[in-house]
Amino acid sequence: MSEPATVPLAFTERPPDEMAARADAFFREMDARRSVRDVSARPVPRALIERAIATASTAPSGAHKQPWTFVAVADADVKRRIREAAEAEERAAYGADGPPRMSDEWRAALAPLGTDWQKPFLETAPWLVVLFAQRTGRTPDGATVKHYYVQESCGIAAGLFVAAVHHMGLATLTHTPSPMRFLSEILGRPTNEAPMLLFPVGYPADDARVPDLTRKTLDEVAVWVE
Ligand code: IYR
Repeated sequence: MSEPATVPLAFTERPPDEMAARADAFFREMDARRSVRDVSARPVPRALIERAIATASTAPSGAHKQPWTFVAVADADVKRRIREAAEAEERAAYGADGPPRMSDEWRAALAPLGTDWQKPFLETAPWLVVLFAQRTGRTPDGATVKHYYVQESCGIAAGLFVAAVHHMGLATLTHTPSPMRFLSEILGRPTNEAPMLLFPVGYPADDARVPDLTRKTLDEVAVWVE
């Protein structure tokens, strides 16, 4: 095999105090992020959504295959169809019409979030961005190529998307209607793509409220081997 093509790394070394300040500022910014279900109908320019998707697409990915498709929906009729399909699944999940599909333990875990089958944000939000994970890809000449670590790669891209939306001053939510196959049908996606996450994106409603949650402390989430 020939040597892979390389270019010099563009790297900016920063003084230690600047590193600490940036690390702290970024933590504070991200710690102020909340998942928002009360979304305003206020319009959001497409250019901002484009930037969030472009940021997400900087994520590292298995063999640099970038195995994701982001479908950004602003069309009111498509949003309505997504809401109707999602709420039909959620009614079954929460047991609105019979025995719940979610276990008692699962529903108890959700109780502090106050969620239910109703998903008005799917119509109110100016944008719904649906992340599809590509199990396989296609070369420009139409051949199928294998993708690697698809869930991991798309998970990282999703995290960057959430960070980008928060950083630009908008709100989102990682919504997971389950099962979410209906998104492939409504959005006409090919069978190599599986819907993974749905992000309503917009301004929070003026009276938006969020669950009174705290985050685990560093000691609870980190183990040090020094
Ligand atoms: N998909 C449902 C249930 C739900 C599940 C989890 I895990 C959450 O963190 C939140 C909700 C819903 O969207 O209501």
